[in-house]
Parts: sequence; structure tokens; C-alpha cells
Amino acid sequence: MSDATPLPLYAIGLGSNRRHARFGDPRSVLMAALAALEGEDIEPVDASPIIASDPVGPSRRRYANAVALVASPLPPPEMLERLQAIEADFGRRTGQRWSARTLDLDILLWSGGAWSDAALTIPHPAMAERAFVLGPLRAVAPEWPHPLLGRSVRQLAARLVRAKPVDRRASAH
Ligand code: A4P
Ligand code: MG
Repeated sequence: MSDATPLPLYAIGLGSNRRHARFGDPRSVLMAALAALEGEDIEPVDASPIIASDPVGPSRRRYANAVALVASPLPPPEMLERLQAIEADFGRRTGQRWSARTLDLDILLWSGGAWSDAALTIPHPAMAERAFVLGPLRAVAPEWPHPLLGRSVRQLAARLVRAKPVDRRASAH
């Protein structure tokens, strides 16, 4: 018998720009990470295609990015703990003790709405400005309303695409 109350949903952003000794290139790291997300109290619902994206910020390596939708009764701090445990598993390389992290897992959205404490902010504060987040997120949850901005993921993504040519012209001169 299935439970009548649907479980809360989370949108999880995945990013990698380093090879992993066992899993391989960033794309393969994300495929393994998508599989690792499934666990006790975390049920995969959907996953976006994995995209390649230019780095935002100081790193010069290209990233692989994706977004997963998962259903889970876990409250946000416990979800963050689970994600950090997965990140730690993926950060370990054979032959080395700890190395630079190969996997970044961010909580983008939670169907419970907004959350804010010292360790965790939902929605992820940078998500509305990041094409590498909104592109994959739109593939799995286009109509999800951003609880603070009052616009859907589709609208936020369209706004970002429209803004881009202007940015390019501005930086070309
Ligand atoms: N934290 C607060 N809110 C959240 C949330 N919603 N989800 C806290 C997850 N964590 C959250 O994160 C630092 C702390 O943020 C956590 O301990 C948690 O308490 P972190 O992942 O350990 O550190 P970080 O990676 O330096 O921070 P963050 O914010 O994930 O980094 P950025 O700024 O997102 O940079 N370019 C492309 N193309 N693709 C990428 O994926 N990623 C980054 C990562 C930069 N450029 C990129 C990409
Ligand atoms: Mg992070």
C-alpha cells in the first residue's frame, strides 16, 4: 500500500571538475554520484542530462553539472549531512589521504519552502544567476516556483539566457 501523503521533494545540484581515480572523468563521477544519492529515506525521482559547463569562478577546468530530484522525509539539516557524507566518499582518492573535492552537492530547492540557518540556506542563494544550475534544473522541474523570487525555474532560466548577449558584448570591449 502506498502512502497517501507525498514525500517532500528536493532538487540537488551536482558538480564536478576533477577526475576521480576509480570513477574516472567528471561526467562519470556524476553518474556514480547520481546512483549514490539513492539510500535509506532518499528516493530518486528524476535526473537531468549531464551537461558540460564553463567554470564560473577561479577554477580553469570545465565542469560536469546535473540536477537530481529526490523525494525524502529528511529535514534539510539531515539531508545536508547525507550529501556531505557522499561528497566525502567521493573526495577520497586511492593512494592519497584527502585531496581536493571531486564532487559538490548543493541543495537547490526543497518543497517545504525556504530554510535558513548558520549552515544551510535554501533556496541556494546563487542558483538564480547560474546557467549551469538552471539549465539542468529546468529539464526536471521547469514549473517549480522559487519560493522567494516568485518565478518558476523556466522563467528564471529564460531571464538568464536573455541577459547573456548583453554580458558578452560588455566583456568583449
Ligand atoms: N551551505 C549553505 N547552503 C547550502 C545549500 N543550499 N546546499 C553551506 C549545500 N550547502 C550549503 O559548501 C560550503 C558550505 O555551504 C557547506 O558546508 C554548507 O554548510 P561547500 O560545497 O563545502 O563549499 P563550496 O563548494 O566552496 O561552496 P559552494 O557554494 O558550493 O561553491 P560554489 O560557489 O557553488 O562554487 N562552475 C561551473 N560551471 N559549475 C559548477 O558546478 N561550482 C562551483 C562551486 C564554482 N563554479 C562552477 C561550479
Ligand atoms: Mg556546495
